[in-house]
Amino acid sequence: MYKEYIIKIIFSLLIIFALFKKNTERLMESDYTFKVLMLGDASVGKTSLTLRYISGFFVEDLRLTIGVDFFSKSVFFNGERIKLQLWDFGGEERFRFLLPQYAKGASGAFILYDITHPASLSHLPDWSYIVRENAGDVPLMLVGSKADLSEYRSVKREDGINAAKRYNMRSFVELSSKTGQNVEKAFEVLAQILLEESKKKHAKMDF
Ligand SMILES: Nc1nc2c(ncn2[C@@H]2O[C@H](COP(=O)(O)OP(=O)(O)OP(=O)(O)O)[C@@H](O)[C@H]2O)c(=O)[nH]1
Ligand SMILES: [Mg+2]
Repeated sequence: MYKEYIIKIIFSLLIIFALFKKNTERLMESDYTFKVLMLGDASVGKTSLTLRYISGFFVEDLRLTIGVDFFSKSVFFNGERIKLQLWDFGGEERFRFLLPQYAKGASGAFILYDITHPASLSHLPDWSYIVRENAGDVPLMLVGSKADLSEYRSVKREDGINAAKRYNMRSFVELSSKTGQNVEKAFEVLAQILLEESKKKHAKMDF
């Protein structure tokens, strides 16, 4: 009698576990997967932005990125399950040779400049050219980073907006990975654009 109860309980627990596993697996499946490149000169804050978005923290003593690092985050957005694969490139010149190959198949990119370093904005054409040459005309978003350092600002917001227009960026935002200002918003805006692009592409194919 007692033994029978134990067997029943174990059996029920196994069923509950199996159902739970199936449900979480379903939740982890994504409707869309987007490959997003994090680009811009050395030290503009690409890794800080990536980590801030992935983990919610600002990591103070980051080392430069050697080559490229990969991160991924799954989010629910407008009722769709989206997986963002973030490819965080080392901005130093010596890693530039990796980019053409790794940029292939990208869905879109963030191109960062540092609002305290005008030279980093002047390299925007180089970054956008590399992406477009290797991934086609994918949506690019211009990001003015380190917005918390307003006392050291040397690039006006309007100059960022004008550069974004001149080089056909799909969107522009100033943000701070230190305070978190506009970080979520930047990813939401790009995710929205990528979702629309992807739906448009599929609609074209469904004739
Ligand atoms: N005040 C402030 N500092 C920042 C911010 N974002 C990054 N930094 C600092 O800028 C420096 C460079 O940041 P990283 O994120 O390593 O820059 P990166 O673009 O990944 O650099 P590479 O990997 O060399 O290409 C670090 O000292 C960061 O702490 C920010 O929003 N505000
Ligand atoms: Mg880095």
